[in-house]
Amino acid sequence: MKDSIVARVMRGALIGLMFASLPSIALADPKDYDFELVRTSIPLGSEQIITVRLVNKKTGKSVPDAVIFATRLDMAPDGMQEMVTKVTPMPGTEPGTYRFKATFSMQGRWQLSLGAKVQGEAGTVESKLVVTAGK
Ligand SMILES: [Cu+2]
Repeated sequence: MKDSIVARVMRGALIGLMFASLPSIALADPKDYDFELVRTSIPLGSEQIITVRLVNKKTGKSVPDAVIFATRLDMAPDGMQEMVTKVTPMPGTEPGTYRFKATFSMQGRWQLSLGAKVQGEAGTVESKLVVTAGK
């Protein structure tokens, strides 16, 4: 009888450990992160700055020190996906924000495609943001 009680307690402890480890697995999900535009409208012209914030959706906090490894800026939202402009990463002005320099030659909607690696994070955060130029 004593043995079965011990076995039951052990089993309970094991199940408890399994559940205790679940939150850390959930935290490592790239879907918990997203990019937000600081401003959605951009003036027309060269050397315009787009500022985005990387946010942990669970905590609502900005995420500093991410590595942004892929960017593309095109007019896909206005049916001109072949109309691409160069995107140059710039130093951020505050932790958790990331800046890019680009030339906006045409009024309308431009889509910024971003990929990011977050520290301590196995997956990739991917996002597409739409800015409106010249309005
Ligand atoms: Cu265009």
